[in-house]
Amino acid sequence: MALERTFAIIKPDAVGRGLQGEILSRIHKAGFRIVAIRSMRLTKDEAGGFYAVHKERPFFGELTDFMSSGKIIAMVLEAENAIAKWRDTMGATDPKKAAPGTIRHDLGTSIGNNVTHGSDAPDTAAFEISYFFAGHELI
Ligand code: FUP
Repeated sequence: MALERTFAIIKPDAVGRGLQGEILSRIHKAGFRIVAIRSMRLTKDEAGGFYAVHKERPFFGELTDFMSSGKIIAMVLEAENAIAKWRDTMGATDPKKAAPGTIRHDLGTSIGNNVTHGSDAPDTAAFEISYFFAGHELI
């Protein structure tokens, strides 16, 4: 299978708890190449644009408040089958339902505070990568 790219975020709960190193170590051990990486703080509107697919969901306000509450680390990860591989490495959305050994199980504290994000399909990966990074940053 050809190399694939996915988009990942270390969320404000994880950055606030100083878990960046632990999560980057897991990314390294899982065999991803970090193509691009940036630390930044989103505005609520920027978080809303990123999560626009969830605009009508009841948790949208809480989600965009949370995602703009502190610094995040945005990344493009590359590997064979990177989209599924990163979702497997993170585990299920709700840490209580995630398998032991996954990032969300081991480090997440609730469905909202679930420490990482990962694209769920090739089209969302393309949108999410382009939302954060310009072409010249993705060589
Ligand atoms: P995921 O793809 O695993 O990040 O999950 P979703 O796209 O379904 O949800 C995006 C984010 O919304 C989750 F990471 C956490 C938040 N969320 C809630 O806060 N409550 C919910 O019931 C579902 C999702």
